Amino acid sequence: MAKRKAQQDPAVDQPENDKVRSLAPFMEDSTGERMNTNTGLLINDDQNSLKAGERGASLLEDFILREKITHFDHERIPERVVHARGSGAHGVFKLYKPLGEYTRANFLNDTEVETPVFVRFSTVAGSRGSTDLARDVRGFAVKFYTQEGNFDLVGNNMPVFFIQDAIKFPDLVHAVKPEPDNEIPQAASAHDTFWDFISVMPESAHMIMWLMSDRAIPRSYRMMEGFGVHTFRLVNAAGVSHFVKFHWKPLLGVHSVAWDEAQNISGKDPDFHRRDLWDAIESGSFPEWELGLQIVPEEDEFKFDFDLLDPTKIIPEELVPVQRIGKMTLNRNPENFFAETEQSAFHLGHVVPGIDFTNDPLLQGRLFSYTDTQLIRLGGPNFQEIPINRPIVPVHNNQRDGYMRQTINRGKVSYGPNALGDGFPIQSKVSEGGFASYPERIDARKVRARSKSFLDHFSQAKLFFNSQSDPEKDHIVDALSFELGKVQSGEVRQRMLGILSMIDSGLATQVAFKLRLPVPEDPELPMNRSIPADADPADYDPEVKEPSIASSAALSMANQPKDSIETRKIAFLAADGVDGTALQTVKSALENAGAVVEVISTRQNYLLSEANEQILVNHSLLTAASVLYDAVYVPGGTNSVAEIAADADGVHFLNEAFKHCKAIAADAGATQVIEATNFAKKVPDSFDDETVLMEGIVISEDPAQLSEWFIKAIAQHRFWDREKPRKVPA
Ligand code: HDD
Repeated sequence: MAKRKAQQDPAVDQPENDKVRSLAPFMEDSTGERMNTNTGLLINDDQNSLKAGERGASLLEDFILREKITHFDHERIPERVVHARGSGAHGVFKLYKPLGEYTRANFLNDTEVETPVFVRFSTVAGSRGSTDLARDVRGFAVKFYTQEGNFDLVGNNMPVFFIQDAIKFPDLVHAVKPEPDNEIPQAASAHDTFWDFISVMPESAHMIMWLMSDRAIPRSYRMMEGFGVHTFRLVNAAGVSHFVKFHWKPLLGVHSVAWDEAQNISGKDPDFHRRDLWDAIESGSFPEWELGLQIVPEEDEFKFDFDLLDPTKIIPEELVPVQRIGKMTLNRNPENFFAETEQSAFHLGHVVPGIDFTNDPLLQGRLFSYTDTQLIRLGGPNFQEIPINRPIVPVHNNQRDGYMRQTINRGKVSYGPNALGDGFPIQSKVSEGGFASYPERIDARKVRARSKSFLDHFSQAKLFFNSQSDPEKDHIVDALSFELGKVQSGEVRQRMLGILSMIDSGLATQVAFKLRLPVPEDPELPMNRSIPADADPADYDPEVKEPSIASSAALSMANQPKDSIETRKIAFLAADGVDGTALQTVKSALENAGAVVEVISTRQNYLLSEANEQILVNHSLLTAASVLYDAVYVPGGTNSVAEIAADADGVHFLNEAFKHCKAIAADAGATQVIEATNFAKKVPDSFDDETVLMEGIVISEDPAQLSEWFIKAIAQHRFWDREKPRKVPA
């Protein structure tokens, strides 16, 4: 395969795999080449159109001008109707142990095979150019290129969904997208139509808790879980089926940013997540997730107090543990965003033998929607031939022609059965790898209806809320107060308070306080307008019950491992006269622990240390901001410290880092800077393991000791207790 050209050479080798190699024949590289037209004609002048005289009109004859402009005029394709904003990467999946007991899928049975994958992460509501840091669900779509064809796991970073039936998806999306009269607001759910819809759709209560939690503002795509959401089936070689829920567990843990920070990042670097994913792969810090399965035997289908087919429910990990069965590593950036990421087409109907569907009505509707949407977005039925979408196995069938057909099918026969072609292409027996749908028994009347077992809308919303730490609960209150605060309609706000009261009265009271509205006393069941015209509304009243377990540790990010600072970005604030030894000591210690250090100064390019050594400056205070980093350190050095302390942006950098609850370190000789901040009074008088882990602030005259404490503090990710009793301004 063509190697990347010198100017694109990444810092580390990004491994190839069968899928990546299959893309090679489609690649073009102009380095060292002459320019020609699309028909191969060498071009003599690409800068001046053909004219009747130097100042005369352009001539229609100019086929070079026409070709260039025509191609340009047709460059855009429709963006995805949802999940338009996204980023992709190549990688591999490796299985830990064979799963023959549950599935006959080859790639889940052979631990020797490395299955190539392409992954696309996305936000949902925003358009292609919108900010990465919107409060939103994140898409987590994985295409496995297996030896039995493509398997797409098209999930989200939240394990449940807003609605229980796919027929409501267009309504949900119309409600959340910018309002149709003025296209306001972009990439945000904080507006009337979204909350109006939610306020009359109590089935969304559980998902709303996730969406209002910090899960909706991830620190990085690399630090999110992924979920297949629906219950699927695994089917083994003997035809025995088990129910399964798919999980992706990030090895870096699950972490988020603060909401105020998210809003700032949206201005400072709207590509924050895209850049983070790209940079991590370029630098060789390949993101990793373990694939987890929750497996439920068929006979246990009705064992739970919720319906496995209801996509607004999780199976708590306490009831069915997640078995980690393999690892996905993203180790290669795409060569071309449009060709690969934008043209990738996912569909949860892309399955392999051994994986099958259930009757979840949301899943069933999705099985129609995804191919349908590619037909308009990618322009016709041959989208599967686009290089990124092709399976790594050859395709033989009798489908023919259509716009932009690439394959040249040989022979006269394009139908089956046939005798002229000796019957080829032939079907495969199940024993030869042929796919056969799981023969689920169905004996039913044709109805448009909702199962009564789908009417418990609040128990898991409660479970989620109860499982959060105090700071996480506060953030949910803040998020709801923000979102409903942006809503104009008093009725919508009031109805939402009714829904919140059903989840947790304390939650409803706190949000009501911020909105200065009464909490509904003795709340009635929220109105459910999502019912058939002829139905008795009472038949659709939510069933109010308590969760089967009081709380679930897996639902809180507070329980994530806090033992690593790998890939965390640390800002060093320094200027001329910095103590170069301290700076280098702390830098080496952090880098050895896997962090990325960037020096930020009052001016660009370089600075001079006390000892007159040149130190590379990555950014000036104009082009960087604390919201783009996980922690900040101020080295000593009299002149450097004085310059940073006198710079309003330097002090603001620290104030903001404190406000967003990040680890902060300073040399003992740099306290002048700390004294200039709003949080000077909150800095402990002395430092030891305990204060550092409580406060997240480290001051020491010994760079080695400082590094040790600072690393521990950064690994905590955030010190949310700082937000109490009130946030420090920044
Ligand atoms: Fe969907 C895209 C995930 C419900 C219809 N969806 C899309 C993507 C993800 C999801 C990750 C982006 C794929 C990519 O990167 O190209 N969608 C979900 C999840 C759902 C869900 C986890 C609920 C469990 N979706 C859902 C329903 C419908 C759709 C109920 C329609 C009935 N989704 C689509 C779509 C999209 C899409 C319109 C837009 C672009 C695309 O498919 O390729 O067909």
